[in-house]
Amino acid sequence: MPGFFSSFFSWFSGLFFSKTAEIAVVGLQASGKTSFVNVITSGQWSEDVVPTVAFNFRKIRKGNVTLRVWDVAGQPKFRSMWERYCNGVDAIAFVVDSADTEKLNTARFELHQLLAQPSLVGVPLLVLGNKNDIEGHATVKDLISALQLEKIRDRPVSCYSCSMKSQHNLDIVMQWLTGRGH
Ligand SMILES: Nc1nc2c(ncn2[C@@H]2O[C@H](COP(=O)(O)OP(=O)(O)OP(=O)(O)O)[C@@H](O)[C@H]2O)c(=O)[nH]1
Ligand SMILES: [Mg+2]
Repeated sequence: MPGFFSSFFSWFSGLFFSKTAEIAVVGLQASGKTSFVNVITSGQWSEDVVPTVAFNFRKIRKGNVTLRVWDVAGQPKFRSMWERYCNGVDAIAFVVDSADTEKLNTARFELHQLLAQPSLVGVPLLVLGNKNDIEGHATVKDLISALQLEKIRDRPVSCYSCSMKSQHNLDIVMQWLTGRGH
């Protein structure tokens, strides 16, 4: 019975206090952006994912927060589109393959180039060091240094190590994202 009342209450309060957060998910190709969106949508991990062409849009309801998520393609030919999808969002999620340390320089370059756009000043940044299920992955400390996150001073920045495959740290990531709701 208490379970019934608490779920009734969250349904009922959600009718009156629902919030929305718009999120752009960007990062190099194969970093795991679409896997991230799939896992937070369905709660299920699947290897069965194809490279994104241009973008996908998803609406995801979590409690009383609706996330409007732009999953943008990461191949070089699509990177000039990132700014357009990041413009006006409540947060930018930048996904990095933390097991592919050779690509961290490129990731840093693309991240800082994106954040230098005047239209994106102040937009909160969430850096996800994905694929921490793979041995030898970069830690949060490694990522802060390799991506020069301490140089970013014009917005709130958070960085988590996570894995879509093992769903490690996704609860804390979801808390951060739904906290952008308004
Ligand atoms: N081991 C491991 N593999 C992952 C993880 N997340 C994603 N992958 C794999 O990484 C590859 C790329 O994943 P995608 O989600 O398509 O990457 P993407 O960033 O959307 O790529 P683009 O759409 O091309 O920009 C796929 O083979 C995934 O199965 C993870 O947490 N661990
Ligand atoms: Mg994709």
